[in-house]
Amino acid sequence: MTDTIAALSSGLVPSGVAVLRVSGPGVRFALERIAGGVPQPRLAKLTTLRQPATDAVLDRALVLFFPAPHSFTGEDVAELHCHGGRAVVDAVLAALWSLDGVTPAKAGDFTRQAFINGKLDLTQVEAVGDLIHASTEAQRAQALDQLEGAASRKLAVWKDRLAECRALLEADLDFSDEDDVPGSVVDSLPERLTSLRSEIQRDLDQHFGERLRDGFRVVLAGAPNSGKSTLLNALLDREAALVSSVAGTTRDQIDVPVDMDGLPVVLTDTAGLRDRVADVDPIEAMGIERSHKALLEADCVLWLKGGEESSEAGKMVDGEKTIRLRSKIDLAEFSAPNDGDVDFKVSGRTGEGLDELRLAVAAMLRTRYAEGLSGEDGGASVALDARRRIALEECAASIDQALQLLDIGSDHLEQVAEELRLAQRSLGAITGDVDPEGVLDVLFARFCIGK
Ligand SMILES: Nc1nc2c(ncn2[C@@H]2O[C@H](COP(=O)(O)OP(=O)(O)OP(=O)(O)O)[C@@H](O)[C@H]2O)c(=O)[nH]1
Ligand SMILES: [Mg+2]
Repeated sequence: MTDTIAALSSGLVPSGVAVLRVSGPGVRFALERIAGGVPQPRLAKLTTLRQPATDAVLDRALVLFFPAPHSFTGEDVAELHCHGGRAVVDAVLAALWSLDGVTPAKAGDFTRQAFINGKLDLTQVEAVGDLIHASTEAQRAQALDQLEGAASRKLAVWKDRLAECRALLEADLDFSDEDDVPGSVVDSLPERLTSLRSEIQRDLDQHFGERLRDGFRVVLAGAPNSGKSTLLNALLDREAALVSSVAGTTRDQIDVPVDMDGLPVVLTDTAGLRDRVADVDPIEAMGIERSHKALLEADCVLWLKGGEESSEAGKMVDGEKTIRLRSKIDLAEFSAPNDGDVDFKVSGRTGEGLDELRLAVAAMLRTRYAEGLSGEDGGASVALDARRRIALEECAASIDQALQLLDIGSDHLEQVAEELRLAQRSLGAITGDVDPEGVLDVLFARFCIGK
């Protein structure tokens, strides 16, 4: 018999209300022993919770019962909405766990059960984790979209199209000995596969969804003393980086997560870039080397001009992803009105121009990354993380292989069929139809207990 699992599903106690969740075949038994009976399905019932061994009153709680299969996990589920005190929660959990067959749930166990019972596929399981960890509006929207099955639907369509191609091939292989088959049904395969292949490529090419999960990289760069660290602190509204009038203050790269107009951003402060690297001490030189690397990897560069310019270094930055800033505009000498070669004027000291800058950064990230996002499924992306990207690349490689074989001629149709089977399998790995064992533990490691 499978275990019945129980855990605190709401957040840290003490809290107003604590929700304890129980799932498994022993839920009715647990409710009878602790809550004095099984309430009507899906109707909240105020009841007294008791310790089964002693009958001692533990709490007055709201109890809900969701019979299988219409529950989150697909099994019988009960929710006990108790008072959110530590002693209350401890006592009720201890009472539940004292029952035969009821054990503490481990991290992600409820969601794992939902996956095992086919309530969620793997992309949706990941979405549950993403939704819990979402800290910005855009992350929340994406996670919810995936939880509702946006990626699953896209994958289902792709799987169907591969299945059709395989069926055509099988038909062709079956009838190949007969002379009266007009033309070959296989003739349409290259076109079908090419169009599927390019849709998959579009998904692989757009990195918006992936960046949404991990944060867009926005790098502050410019000459020493141009005011990068001051601007970083102002954008974060706290003193994250050291500021001083000494040129070359920042050496180590500083990465801080921040929300920009609903987008998750990792803001990076870097060592100022100088034209003559020979003048700097070895430690600052190491810092500058890191700055160059950060610039290459950046999704958006904020290039600051404030004081001494670094013209050579400035040329290295990719203009497409750069927003040029005139900094320190609270100072008379930098507030010249006709400054054609900058996009924005800001002051880290007074905060002037920062709201506009935040919007501009978010707008640039959206235009640079969100291309191709619209379309059916609202641009839901399949290749959201490394696991899914690798499987999708494998699928693409199998289709490429099939296309090459078709190109050579019709002698290799059995091999083509095999490649298409492999392509289907790769898609199946993304949703967890095949081989889910290996990934499940990794996936659930980032879940909290009670989820
Ligand atoms: N008035 C004024 N001074 C500023 C502003 N931003 C920076 N400063 C001053 O300029 C000097 C350098 O500022 P930082 O923020 O340390 O400059 P940085 O670009 O990080 O310098 P490095 O780390 O050395 O590359 C400090 O004395 C700051 O107080 C500003 O917006 N207005
Ligand atoms: Mg600095």
